[in-house]
Amino acid sequence: MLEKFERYPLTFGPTPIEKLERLSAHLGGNVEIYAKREDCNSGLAFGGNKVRKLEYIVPDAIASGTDTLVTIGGVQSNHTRQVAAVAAKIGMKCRLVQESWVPFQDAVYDRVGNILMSRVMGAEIELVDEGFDIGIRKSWEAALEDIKDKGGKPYAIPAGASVHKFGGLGYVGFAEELRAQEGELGFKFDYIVVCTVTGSTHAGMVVGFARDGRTRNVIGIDASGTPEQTHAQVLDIAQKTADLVELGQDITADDVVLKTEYSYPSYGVPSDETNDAIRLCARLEGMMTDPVYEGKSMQGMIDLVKKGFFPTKSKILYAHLGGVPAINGYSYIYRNG
Ligand code: 5PA
Repeated sequence: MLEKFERYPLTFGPTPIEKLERLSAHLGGNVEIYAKREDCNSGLAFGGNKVRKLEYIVPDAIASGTDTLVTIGGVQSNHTRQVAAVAAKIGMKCRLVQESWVPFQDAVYDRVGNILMSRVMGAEIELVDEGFDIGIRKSWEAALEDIKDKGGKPYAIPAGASVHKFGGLGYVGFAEELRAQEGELGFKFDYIVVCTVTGSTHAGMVVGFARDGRTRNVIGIDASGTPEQTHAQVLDIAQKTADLVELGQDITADDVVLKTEYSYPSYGVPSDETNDAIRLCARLEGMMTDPVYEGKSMQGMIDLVKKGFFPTKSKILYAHLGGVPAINGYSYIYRNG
């Protein structure tokens, strides 16, 4: 589906799939849980889902003659860190707008983890005191204008690289990659669990898995806390991406399955149940997840297994999208483990 699109390689290649034996057994052994390790996809500053998306955006950025990649996220955004790494790798400047999306205080929240790495990689960072919103932001538009006014050539990458014409392609590629891996494994996954916020990861999967009728087997776990906006954004990106790749199939609202009951108390703040899930997975599998995104999708998957949502013998693939560096901004919560 992606042959006609240029891809700039930034990842190691197909990401590994591993069985989470001890977690599966702990949850009763009725389903088999695997993880596809997108968190290990690249040597660019710990990688993650944005690097896969950016592979299809970078050729457009280079062709545009830009000198500065400009993007936006929260203070502990993984996305901005990955854009900073990619900018360094391709020899461009990077301007990051980081808003106060998360109502959470830790003494070093704006000094460690993602933002620390972005600073070390040379990105210019502007902290803006605005709350969470996955839409197009004034502060980001102002940064683009500011660069133009100073004679620079900015390239606009929206939050999460999502509302960008090529933002959905990376995770169409994920589906194609998985189909090839399933051929080698000799079985197909019944469900794919994915954490959803700005939407293009989930949207790309919906389009990619439409090929073999699995759109509704992609189970999105909302971590935005604004699920109506997120659902609408996933649908919109999926429909536009379907047109772009000439899928030849309609994507409708029901194709976007989004579980909304795990994002509490708010975007970026883990609940006790999220923290329990992070610890459980860490202690059974040595697999780290973070308090903003993957801890919530881990919590959601565990809860859905316990509730019997997945039929017995289901093979479930947890897409681990990265994000662990942010845990450093939550040091007080985990001071005793
Ligand atoms: C993010 C996003 P989407 O935004 O494509 O829905 O992906 C959700 C997601 N897991 C899941 C991790 C580790 C993520 O980083 N992160 C954003 C960021 O600024 O880091 C875009 C919100």
